[in-house]
Amino acid sequence: MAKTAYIGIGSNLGDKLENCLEAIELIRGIPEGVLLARSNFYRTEPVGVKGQDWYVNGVISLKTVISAQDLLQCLQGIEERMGRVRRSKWGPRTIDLDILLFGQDIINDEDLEIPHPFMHLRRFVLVPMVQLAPDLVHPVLGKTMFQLLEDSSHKGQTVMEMGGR
Ligand code: A4P
Ligand code: MG
Repeated sequence: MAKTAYIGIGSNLGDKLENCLEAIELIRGIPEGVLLARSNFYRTEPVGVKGQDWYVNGVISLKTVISAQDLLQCLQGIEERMGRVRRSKWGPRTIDLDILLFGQDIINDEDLEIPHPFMHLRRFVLVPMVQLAPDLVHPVLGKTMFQLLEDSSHKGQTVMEMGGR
């Protein structure tokens, strides 16, 4: 059965917007996947690690019949193809692709946690998620994306919409 996956896209090295756009083109090429929607892009304050460059972040939705594990493999292939070198955890990266949601599935595998464990705490995820699906309910927390964004409003974490493409 086809499911709708939400994928978080982030970059804070090189031409960040161009990296995000290139990743989306490569995701479009995933067999048995159909790109449904793309949020705007946002310039976002780094969360978790201080002193690194600001990110460009966005979210896309993808309808697909492949499994979440297979989707993770595809996304990791794209990260590698785009030359991502894994340095420090939460450190600078050319491209970072995270599966945020996969239908209403709850997955707790060693290498794959869905919903993404930090998505509800990150305004760089919630702002674009609300743009795509404000009424979508988080399968564990039982709150909509809109409610989760409201709950995070005290967090700082500046998220600025970018113009253009
Ligand atoms: N993994 C588990 N669950 C998932 C999932 N739902 N989607 C595993 C994707 N991967 C998942 O990821 C490490 C491992 O997570 C993978 O091998 C996969 O099996 P990684 O991308 O190699 O490492 P990472 O990105 O350094 O760590 P992590 O925990 O994924 O960090 P995040 O959560 O990606 O956070 N601030 C702003 N403003 N914008 C950002 O985009 N990103 C991060 C990184 C920190 N601060 C940020 C941003
Ligand atoms: Mg990641």
